[in-house]
Amino acid sequence: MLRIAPQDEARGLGKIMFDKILIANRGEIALRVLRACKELGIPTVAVHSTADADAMHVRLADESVCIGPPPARESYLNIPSLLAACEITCADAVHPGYGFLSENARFAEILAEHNITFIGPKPEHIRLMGDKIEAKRTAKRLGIPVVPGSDGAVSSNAEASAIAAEIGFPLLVKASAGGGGRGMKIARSAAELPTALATARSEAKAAFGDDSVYLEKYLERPRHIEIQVLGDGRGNAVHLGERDCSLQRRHQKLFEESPSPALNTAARDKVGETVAQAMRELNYQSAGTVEFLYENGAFYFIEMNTRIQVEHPVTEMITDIDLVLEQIRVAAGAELAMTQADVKFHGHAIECRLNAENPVSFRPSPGKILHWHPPGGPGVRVDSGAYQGYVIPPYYDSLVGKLIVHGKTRTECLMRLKRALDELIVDGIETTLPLFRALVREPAIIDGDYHIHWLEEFLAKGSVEG
Ligand code: MV4
Repeated sequence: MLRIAPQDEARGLGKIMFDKILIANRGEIALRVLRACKELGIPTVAVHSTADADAMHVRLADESVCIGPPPARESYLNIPSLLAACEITCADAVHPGYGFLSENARFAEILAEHNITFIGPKPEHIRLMGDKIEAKRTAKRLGIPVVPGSDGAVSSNAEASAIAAEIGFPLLVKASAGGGGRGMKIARSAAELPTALATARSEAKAAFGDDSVYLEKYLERPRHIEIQVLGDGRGNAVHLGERDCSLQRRHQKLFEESPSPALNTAARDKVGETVAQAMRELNYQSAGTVEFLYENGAFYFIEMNTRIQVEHPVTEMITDIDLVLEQIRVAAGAELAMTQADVKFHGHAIECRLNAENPVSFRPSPGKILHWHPPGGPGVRVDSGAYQGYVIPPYYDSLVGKLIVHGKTRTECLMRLKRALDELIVDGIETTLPLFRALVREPAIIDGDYHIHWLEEFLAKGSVEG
C-alpha cells in the first residue's frame, strides 16, 4: 500500500512508506513511536516481555508479540526473538527507541540482511560514534571544537607525562569504549597520573573488554549542552538548536531545557551550523545528538549519540518539528522536510523526568500506581505509559513519565511548570516529584545559573524532603 507522509503530501512528493513498523522498546518511548506511526497511518507491532503484558504500549499497538522473559537480555535485547517477531507480523521496519538495541550497529546490519529497515543511522555511523577516540578524531577533522588532550589512545605513562607537560593539570583519563561517564579518572597532579591511568585501564578492561584510554584537560564546572541534528543520508542536515542537560545525578539527567540560559542566538547559530555542516559531510541519516561541555563561552565536543534521546520533546516543543516522524520519513528514503532556514525557534521548554525513585536516596520504588492524575492545560505535554492500577515492574529503568512544559518565555515556562507539578498526582509509589517542586523554587534554577555538578551539590546539602 502507498502511504504518504503529511509533509510530503503538502509538497506534492508522494513517497512509499513502510507497511508496518515494529517497535523494539517499552515504556513511554514505545508509546511515543506508536503515536508517530499512527499519525503517518502506519500499522504498528508492539513487543513485550512477560513482565510487560499489561503495559500501555502493548494495549495501543495494532498487534503485539511476547518476545521473552523479564530480563532485558532475554527479551528487549534478544535479536533472534525480535527477528522472529518481524517475520510473523510482516513488519518491514524496526524503530529501536533509546537504550536497548538503539546503538547496536550489528543489530542494524542484521535487520538489513533480512530486508528490514532499521529506523536510525547507518551502521557505520553508529560504530564510528561508539568508539569515543574515533568519534573525537572525526569531530576534530570536521571542524567541531574538541577538548584539548591526547591525539588518540595513550600507550604508556611516558606518553601521558609528555601530554600532561603540554596541556597541564587537572587531566581526565577516559576509556575509548566508555561514554555516559563510565571509566573516567581525574589526575590533579603528575603524582596522581600513573594511578589514574592504571585504574581507568583496569576498569575499562573489566567493563568493556577494551583497556584503551585517552587523556583530556579536565573542565571543572562546565555545562552540558547538546545539539540536536537531523539528516537524510543524502547530504541534507539541519540543527534544531541545543538542550541544556546540566542538571543530572550520577550521569542520569533529571531536568532539561531549551534554549540554554547560557547561550545567545549568535553562539547557538555558530555551533549549530558547524555541527550541521559536519553531518552533511558525513551524510548522516536520522536524528542524532552532538554533546558538548561548555565553559567560559567555549564549546568542547565530548561524544555523539546516534539515537533519539529521552529529552527530545524539549526540542519538539520549541521547533514544532516531530523528530520521530522525521526519523521514519528519512528511513523510508524521503528527503528532509526542511532546510536550516525553515527551522524557527519559539519560546522555551523544560522537561522533568518523573522516576519511580525515592527523591532523597534515589532508590528504585517499583510497584502499583494507585492514583494517577497527569497535569494538562496550555503548554503542557506528558509522555508516559502510566495509568491507575499499572504495576511498574522492577526489571527496567525507573522512568514513569516525562512532564514537558512550553512557554513564550523562560519565566512563563517556569511558572507553568510550577503549576503543572502542583497538579500532578501519583500515589502508591515514590517519585522524583518532590525534587522538581523544590527545584522550581530555587534561585539558581530560576536564574539559570547552574553547571553539571550543581544538582549533586544541592542534594548533598539536604535540600529535598521526601
Ligand atoms: C568530561 C568532564 C570534564 N572534563 N570531560 C561524563 C560523561 C561523559 N560522557 C563525559 N563526562 C565528562 N567529561 C572533560 N574533559 C566532565 C564530565 C562529567 C559530566 C559530563 C556531562 C554531564 C554530566 C557530567 C557529570 C560528571 C562528569
